[in-house]
Amino acid sequence: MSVLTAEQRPVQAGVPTREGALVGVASGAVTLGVAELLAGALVRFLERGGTPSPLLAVGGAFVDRTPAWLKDWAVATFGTADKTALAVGMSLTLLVVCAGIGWLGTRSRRLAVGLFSLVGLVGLAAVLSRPGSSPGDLLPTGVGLVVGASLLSRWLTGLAGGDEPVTPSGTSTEARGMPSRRRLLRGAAGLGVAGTLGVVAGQALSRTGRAAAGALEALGLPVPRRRVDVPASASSDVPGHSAYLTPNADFYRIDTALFVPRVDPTTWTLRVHGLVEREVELSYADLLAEEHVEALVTLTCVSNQVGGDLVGNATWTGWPVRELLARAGVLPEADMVLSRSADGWTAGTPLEVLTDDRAALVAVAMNGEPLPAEHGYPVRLVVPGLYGYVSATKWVTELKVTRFDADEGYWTPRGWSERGPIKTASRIDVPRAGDALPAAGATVAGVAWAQHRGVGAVEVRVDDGAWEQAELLAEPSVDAWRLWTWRWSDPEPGEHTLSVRATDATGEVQTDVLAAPAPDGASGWHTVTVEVGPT
Ligand SMILES: Nc1nc2c(c(=O)[nH]1)N[C@H]1C(S)=C(S)[C@@H](COP(=O)(O)O)O[C@H]1N2
Ligand SMILES: [Mo]
Repeated sequence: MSVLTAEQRPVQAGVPTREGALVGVASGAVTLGVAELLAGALVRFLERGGTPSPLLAVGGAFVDRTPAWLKDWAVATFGTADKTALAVGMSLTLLVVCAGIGWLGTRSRRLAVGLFSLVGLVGLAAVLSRPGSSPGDLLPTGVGLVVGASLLSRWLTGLAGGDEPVTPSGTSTEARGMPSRRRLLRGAAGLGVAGTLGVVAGQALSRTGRAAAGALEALGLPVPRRRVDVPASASSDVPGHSAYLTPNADFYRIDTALFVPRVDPTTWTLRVHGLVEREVELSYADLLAEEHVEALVTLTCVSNQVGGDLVGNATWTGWPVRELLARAGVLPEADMVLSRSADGWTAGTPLEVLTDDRAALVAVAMNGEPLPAEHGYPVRLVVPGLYGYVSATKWVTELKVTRFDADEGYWTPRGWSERGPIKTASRIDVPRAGDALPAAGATVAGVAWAQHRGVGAVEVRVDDGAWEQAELLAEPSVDAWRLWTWRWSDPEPGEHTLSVRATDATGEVQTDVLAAPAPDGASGWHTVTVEVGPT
């Protein structure tokens, strides 16, 4: 039966709009159930590059259209659960839209089916717009849409008192002695639940598919020509103080990927092209054969709020980007490298930070282990001194040597600064806001970072008192954060606010000017208010 030629039924008095809403939602659930199951199967068994799942495609397209202020708000409100928040928001929106369409359908079936198909077209357009998509990716959503729209049309006909068989099995309903409308609604509700289960199953299927496609077997790790040494004096034993090295499992994760790209190292390549004398294409085996170094680098997200935790420190193992670029031979007019990931994300990095003597790496390992999938397996970039959004491309597959006046990274047209040097910052880890402290005093402890300049001093102040020097722990690398402690002796009982500020190794004091993360990183001093108890 063709959905678009179904003739309009005469409007009947007293058609219950609530029942219309229910069949609308059920049709939506069936559409998505069919589409997500087929999409899951496509990814699982054919291991394709695109995003055939309409939910992931629409989500991804939405994320790509997120302006700076909205990303700021989402990260501030939901933190790293912003992807879950997006999924919940999308589900609720779809629910309301489908209910509305079904409700309208009790007046005009043709309008409802038309609107329903329009929503489906949005899904199809999103699927086609995703990086690596091919026309075959349209199949799941297309089939789901035909099934869902047909059911919607049949159910609306049935509700309007139509004479066609209205259950999916096509049997006559009156014959069983059950009023046809009730039977119809039961059928719709049942298929709606089945559709929802289909969505869950389809999503699970595509996740295992991507895991299998990645075949996360380690091809072995390179032995670095230079190892880093982290002295015990870089860390403290103050409870609640950050560990000098952030364990991989606790490392913050920020990216636009709604599913973690699973990149197979046996087929992975890195292509260097653009303003170069000769293009270079490396396999993973080629990369491992190069001389790797180890480096301590603290990554920071530009979305980090003052006092926030979108920052982490690790030992990275990789091949210096400078050596790779030298192999390609950079032409003199170039001033930027646009790196691209397997899922189409890009970062624009100033050429000079990739060619000076800092440890900008094509990295394969994090804290001595192969990169975890969420942190860019098999290969990512790590560049000391720049926020991640302009440098730290995960799942990297391409370096285009270019110019700032010819290309731009993913976040630049979305309201973030073209250049993203990390601002000097400091954070109080302990005590935490609202803690009750003993009158005898407490140890205040935290971290400070001024990547590639180094941290020269950290000062702490109680209320509006004088700034006092904190004790700095060892700094094995100027590209990494530095831990500090300060002993607070004999505090006055009552409420107090502690502030911290850092000075970088060039002597520049961290600014107290408050700035939101957009467009180029938050600034201002971190403060923590605590209560000191009576003796
Ligand atoms: N492919 C890809 N790489 C990416 C991003 C992304 O969205 N996609 N986000 C960047 C940003 S904004 C940051 S802060 C760092 C975070 O790296 P992490 O998740 O390993 O901590 O990755 C960068 N690399
Ligand atoms: Mo970021």
